[in-house]
Amino acid sequence: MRKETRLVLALDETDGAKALDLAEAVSEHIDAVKINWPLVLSAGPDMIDRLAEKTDVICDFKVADIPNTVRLIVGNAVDRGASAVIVHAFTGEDSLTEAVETAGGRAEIYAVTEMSHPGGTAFTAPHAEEMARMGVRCGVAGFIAPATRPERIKAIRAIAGDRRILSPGVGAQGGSAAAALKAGADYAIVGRAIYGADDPAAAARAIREEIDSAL
Ligand code: OMP
Repeated sequence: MRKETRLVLALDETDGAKALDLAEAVSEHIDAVKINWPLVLSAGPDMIDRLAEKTDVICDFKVADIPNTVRLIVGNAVDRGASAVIVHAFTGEDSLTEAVETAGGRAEIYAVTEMSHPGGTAFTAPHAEEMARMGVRCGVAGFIAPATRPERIKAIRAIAGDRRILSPGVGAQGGSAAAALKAGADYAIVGRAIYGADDPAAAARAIREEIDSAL
């Protein structure tokens, strides 16, 4: 995955044609597109293949299952052209290792340490550092850490070393891209503040400029 603009578009638009247009419209401002269940369930898994022809696609399936099911999901996403897959870390070392081994050299695995929404403080935050240490042992490419709590990105960065940190929670959830990057994130993940804007390309450009000024 390239690291130029440091911006990842969370493409949670549910109309497939609109999603493809949006990805095109903001392409010069983003390093990758992240897709999640809303788009895949409404427009079909084909969206992975179609978007992967244009850009790096991160499949945010937050996979949380036994190793065998993890293998089936991650393998399918990677076969379709995903550059990365997001998985939950709380499922434990065997499931996380299975994700990394299935992706092999073909794609990256990012593990969720602490979720960005208020509920993320209940069960994920108290175990985030422990999950990050396990992720390092399992060989993940990086972690998902919350832009809504930049001090928590710092804590994960201290464990992650040079692994990458992707940070959601910017804009609609109240976090700032600049604060996340300053705290140690490599990328800001932004959804509604871009795809919900009247002019998505202008919104993406503005966030990208904010990121540039923070670096
Ligand atoms: P917006 O809030 O619209 O910018 O979207 C954020 C995106 O990041 C959504 O696709 C979420 O599913 C995702 N996300 C979080 O918001 N919080 C997390 O803790 C983890 C993720 C994620 O794994 O990407």
